[in-house]
Amino acid sequence: MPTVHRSACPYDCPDCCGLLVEVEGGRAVAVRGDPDHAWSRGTLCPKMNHYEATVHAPSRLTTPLLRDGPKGSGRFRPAGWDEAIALVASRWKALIAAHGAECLLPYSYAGTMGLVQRNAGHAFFHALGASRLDRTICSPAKGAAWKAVMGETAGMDPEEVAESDFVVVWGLDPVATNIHLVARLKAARARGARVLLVETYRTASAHLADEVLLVRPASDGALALGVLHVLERDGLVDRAFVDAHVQGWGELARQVLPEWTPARTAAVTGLAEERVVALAHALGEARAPFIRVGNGLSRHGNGSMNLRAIACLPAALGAWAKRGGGALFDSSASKAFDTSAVTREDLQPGPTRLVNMNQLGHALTELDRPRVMSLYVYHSNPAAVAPDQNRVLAGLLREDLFTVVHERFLTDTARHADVVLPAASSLEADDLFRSYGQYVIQRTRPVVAPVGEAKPNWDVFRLLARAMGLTDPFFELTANDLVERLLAPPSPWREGLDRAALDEGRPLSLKLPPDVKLRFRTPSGKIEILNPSLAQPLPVYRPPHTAGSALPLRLMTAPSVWGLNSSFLQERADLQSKAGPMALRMSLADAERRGLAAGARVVAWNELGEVTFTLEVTDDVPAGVVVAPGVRRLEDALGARTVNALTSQRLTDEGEGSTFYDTAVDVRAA
Ligand SMILES: Nc1nc2c(c(=O)[nH]1)N[C@H]1C(S)=C(S)[C@@H](COP(=O)(O)OP(=O)(O)OC[C@H]3O[C@@H](n4cnc5c(=O)[nH]c(N)nc54)[C@H](O)[C@@H]3O)O[C@H]1N2
Ligand SMILES: Nc1nc2c(c(=O)[nH]1)N[C@H]1C(S)=C(S)[C@@H](COP(=O)(O)OP(=O)(O)OC[C@H]3O[C@@H](n4cnc5c(=O)[nH]c(N)nc54)[C@H](O)[C@@H]3O)O[C@H]1N2
Ligand code: SF4
Ligand SMILES: [Mo]
Repeated sequence: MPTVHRSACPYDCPDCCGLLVEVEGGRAVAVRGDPDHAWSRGTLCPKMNHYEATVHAPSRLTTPLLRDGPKGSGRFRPAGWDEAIALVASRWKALIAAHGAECLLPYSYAGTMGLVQRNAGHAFFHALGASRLDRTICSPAKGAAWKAVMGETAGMDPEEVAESDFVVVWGLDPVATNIHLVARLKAARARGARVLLVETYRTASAHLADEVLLVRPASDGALALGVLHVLERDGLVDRAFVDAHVQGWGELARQVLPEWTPARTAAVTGLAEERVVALAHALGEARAPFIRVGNGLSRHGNGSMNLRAIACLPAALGAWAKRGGGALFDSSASKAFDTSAVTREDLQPGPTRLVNMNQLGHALTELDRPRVMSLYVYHSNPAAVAPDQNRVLAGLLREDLFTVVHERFLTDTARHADVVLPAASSLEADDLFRSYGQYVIQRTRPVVAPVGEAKPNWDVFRLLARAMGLTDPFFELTANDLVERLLAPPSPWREGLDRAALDEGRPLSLKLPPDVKLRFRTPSGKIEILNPSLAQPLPVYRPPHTAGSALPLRLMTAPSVWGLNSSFLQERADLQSKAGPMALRMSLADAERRGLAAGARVVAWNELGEVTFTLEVTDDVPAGVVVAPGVRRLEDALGARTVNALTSQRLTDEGEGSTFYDTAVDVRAA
């Protein structure tokens, strides 16, 4: 008889679903959704329905591996942990002696979202005085935009969608990336609410909407300003709300909005003038408009400014004063837990260099004083997911770079390592989870023993700390102790939470403070449309990086329904076959102009690289846009590279973020 255990989905996904794991004979044999989880309510996405196939995949790494062939050949010999850790420590000690500790660069992101295992390396690398990594690959430009306008105010509870009469899903593809929003949107429509999707092509989520507005990539800020112009012009601004709660509406209306006429907005966004006006009227007349904003649209050179303009909409509409009205950018509710108890910046011996993770290619090939001599990668796969793949791979192929990769699978990055360490999955580790798209938290414990000799992130850093002679007692703590440290300080967010239930592993909903929507946590206490602390105090429209490019197509590096960044598509043959070969989706007009037929092998190219795809011709993609879903393995590539050989290391206007979507290409026959 299998026993059933609670756990949480560890992946970088806003849903952070609750899991029920059936265990038999020490193995997970089935995984299903936890009906007691308030947001996910017992269902999982197609990727996670067979998480046991990932956890017990035959391709799981089970012992440390030492390189036994040329760099990048993927040839290794197995070794014991003692030998592997001793080798890493002796190489690092020699490198630190010769070049200083900043020649070590950690690289991690979000293979697991657990607050302990995700942040497990920070204290260790801080204590060594290594270079620090600026972890900005996802959506810091969106965070900066929210902060500029809303300060530390929490995002809305997505459950309030149930009380909205007009939901705008802006640059988010919930069928792929936020699956439990789908049921909420369907329920909202069944009640008579309108759902509008603002996108650059018709995604799999288009059928959920009453209307889909296709804008030119990176033009959303112009759309928001154009809507604000019409709201002002046609008397649809909520004056009472603006007078009480908004700083700078008058300045915006006088200094910025006059030029954003429907004609100018139409020229920048590609929408018809009437649709801009109609959107403003629909929003202005809605009782409780709710705007759910995705991450992708912030990954443009002007991404942060675009989102700042969008953040002004619910303010002008007075939506925050209505049940069901407002905006959700992110729910990370950082106030619920203070992660500095795990990250321990105070252990740093002094100021250290900060390296932007989007510029790994540059860091490995050009950065000096000191040159990066060792890279330690854990729960991330930069050879596949980082922009400018050609530079990243050139760096990883350096014979004098000592690369250690802690992984569950022999990923594209792990293949380039000198030492590979086997990582435990989330079912083999202790942790604490919160979400960035809803407000349920959960404590997790191991439900199966580590597969082979795999170890969780924190356990490896404890071994490394000992081998490097770090004596701080912090490195004696267990992962469980660290969970306790995160839970120890009181937080208003966790007041009244049933601690015994949390310790048992039950998913629990944080209680949003009742006044959360009208107490704006900004310096002025108001929504700061005008933010005097910023170099550009008012939102304006700026063109993206690719505005002047001679290449005619804008590449959307979209999420795949069957993978999550590079995860799942590396280890699961079932999901690989569902995803099919690496595809590029293009309009008929663009295909005909280039003499390309559906099913043909094509090469997308720009100044950074070339990537081969199978062409899919579709009405879902407008002319001028091409879509490449998913991040695939190099071994599954139709040519020598995968999609990120086309994306650049340039950063966003604020937040130092990635600009994956701000990519110009052209396409030719292979
Ligand atoms: N199945 C699946 N789920 C995932 C992921 C995955 O890869 N696959 N990734 C996970 C991660 S790490 C994250 S951060 C989230 C991201 O999830 P989302 O917040 O949904 O962000 P993205 O997937 O990057 O982009 C969403 C949409 O933004 C659109 N977009 C791009 N540029 C623009 C623009 O200029 N304007 C507008 N209006 N739209 C634009 C794209 O077409 C895309 O459909 O999803 C997580 N969940
Ligand atoms: N073209 C393109 N590029 C993208 C994106 C895109 O949509 N398109 N998305 C971007 C975004 S939003 C993000 S956030 C980044 C994400 O980039 P990453 O965070 O690097 O995400 P993954 O590709 O999922 O790689 C995570 C790796 O961690 C490993 N792992 C899982 N759990 C553990 C663990 O507990 N310990 C250890 N040591 N390893 C573990 C997994 O096996 C996997 O190989 O990618 C970015 N790159
Ligand atoms: S990947 Fe997202 S939708 Fe799928 S189970 Fe995990 S949290 Fe839920
Ligand atoms: Mo992300």
